[in-house]
Amino acid sequence: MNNRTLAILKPDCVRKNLIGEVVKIISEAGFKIKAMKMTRLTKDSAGGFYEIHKERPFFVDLVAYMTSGPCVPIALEKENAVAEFRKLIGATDPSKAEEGTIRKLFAESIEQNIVHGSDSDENAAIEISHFFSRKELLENYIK
Ligand code: FUP
Repeated sequence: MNNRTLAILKPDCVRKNLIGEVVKIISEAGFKIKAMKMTRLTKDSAGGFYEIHKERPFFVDLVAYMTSGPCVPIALEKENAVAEFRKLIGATDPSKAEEGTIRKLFAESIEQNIVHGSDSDENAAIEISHFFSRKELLENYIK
């Protein structure tokens, strides 16, 4: 699984009509899309996904934002996927993100920062299974 990562095109990405543009950047950077869907997170699902931040002051706002509209989770594959994808999206705070990164290009704030990327191989596996069944992932391998 260490060549995989989970991206989420967050609700601000969908609202701003940027799905196509962001997917194009991801594809051109050499990531293969293994599974993709549009879904709306429930409070429980968003809270579970960001469980690690549950004691942080921004948690309630983060869950409200992540449930504010549909998002697009995408299972991606590339060598060294986690690190490569985090390089492509840039720092969590877009004002600190490098030029040319997805967050620098499109994000407005640290909360509404367009895209999520897993932060470790272990979390990538957990996060991919949060959104995609084994069946959904396997079906995409059938040639
Ligand atoms: P990242 O791994 O870059 O997505 O960042 P984190 O896991 O640190 O944070 C997850 C999400 O929490 C961010 F995408 C946005 C939100 N967040 C805030 O709203 N405020 C903060 O100060 C830090 C994170």
